[in-house]
Amino acid sequence: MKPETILKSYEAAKAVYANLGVDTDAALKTFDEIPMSLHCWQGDDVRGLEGLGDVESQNLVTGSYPGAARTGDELRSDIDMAFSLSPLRHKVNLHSMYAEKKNPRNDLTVEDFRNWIDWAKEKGYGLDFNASFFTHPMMNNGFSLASLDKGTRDYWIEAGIDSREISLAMGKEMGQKCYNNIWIPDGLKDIPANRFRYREYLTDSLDKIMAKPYTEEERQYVGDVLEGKLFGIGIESFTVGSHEFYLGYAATHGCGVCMDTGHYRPAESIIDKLSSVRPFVSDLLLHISRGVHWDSDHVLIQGDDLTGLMLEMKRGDLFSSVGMGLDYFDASINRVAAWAISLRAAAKSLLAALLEPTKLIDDAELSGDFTSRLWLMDECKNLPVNAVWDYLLLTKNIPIGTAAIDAVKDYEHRVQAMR
Ligand code: RNT
Ligand code: ZN
Repeated sequence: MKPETILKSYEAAKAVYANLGVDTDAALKTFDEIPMSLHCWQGDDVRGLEGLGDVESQNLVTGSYPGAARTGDELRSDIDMAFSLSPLRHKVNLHSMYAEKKNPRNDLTVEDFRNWIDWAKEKGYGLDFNASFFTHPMMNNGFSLASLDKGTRDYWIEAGIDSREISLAMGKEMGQKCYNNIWIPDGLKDIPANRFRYREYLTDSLDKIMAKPYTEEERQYVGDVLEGKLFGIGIESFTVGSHEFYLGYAATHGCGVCMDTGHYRPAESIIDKLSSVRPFVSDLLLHISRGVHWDSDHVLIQGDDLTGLMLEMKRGDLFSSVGMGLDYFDASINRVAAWAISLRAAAKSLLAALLEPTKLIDDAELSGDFTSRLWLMDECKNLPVNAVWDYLLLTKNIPIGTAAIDAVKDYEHRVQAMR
């Protein structure tokens, strides 16, 4: 499409929005402020860089598309490529298994991530962090922090303590908040004899990890969040870190939670949870995923649920205080495309939310006019978001429409196919 055509369409869209009381230029400015964290682990099927060989993985990745990243440099190059197709403000979400020095998981420091930090600084990306409590010889029958074995728990407690320090150091270096997320796969295929014991151990492990409080000043740069889950393949009967467990822990211990949109019953809506959870926890992070039937970690695409989530973030004025990141893994399509598709889907949905005539809809509710409220909600689904989207990409010199697919095909041919 010619730039003139895009500019003309933008002017027309701008008038449509202005008519509904929405300032498109202001929406684009707000868009630039909102970060989205990209999960580095989509690029190598959650393998990590430690060269641990054939260890059992607790994250189920399917597919055998060629070209997975094998080194930190390849992973960073792939992430750069994905970011070149997205107009968002970016963060990179790291796991401790992506350390590039050969230190054990329970003895890592921020220096083990120096390459990542230098690169992020140079490119202007923020960082988020997670200790990887999985895919490691010290996992004990799939258990880490809630293991019945003290030695196992102690090992992973050390990893958790390091992870908080690393996150704080990263946040300070980057000059912005680094979320420190804790997700553990601990659970059982069959019914436990005593659920309380596992959860008491998890409470104790978390208490030890969180023993040192952050100062007020440090809180700007770091936030601990706990990611609950309903179930996983192989642990269908019991997940120690359930949503209720972590919400209760977070609310009473001054930390936060991470809500992964794939981790709930399919009919449950995260959209409804933001206003229920946000007031009671110090930090909130979203892992945005697409679950098909279950926590299937499908590549995120647009839909009412994604736009609805962005709209709820806007209604609650949460963009500055709630973190957003992507989380899924698919090895059946090009891995860079898997990132780019979702970055663009998240970005477009975010833009659509920012452009929604929210005030008009809210005024209808306040005046008791529920007829108009519903009608407007539906009417606003077809406003010319795409004209604003194309304009946004044009101003940032990002491939528009199918040109982005061509760019990934070219990268695949030149770079990924050589691996
Ligand atoms: C797993 C969680 C978790 C992981 C990463 C690798 O169910 O969603 O966030 O995806 O830690
Ligand atoms: Zn997650």
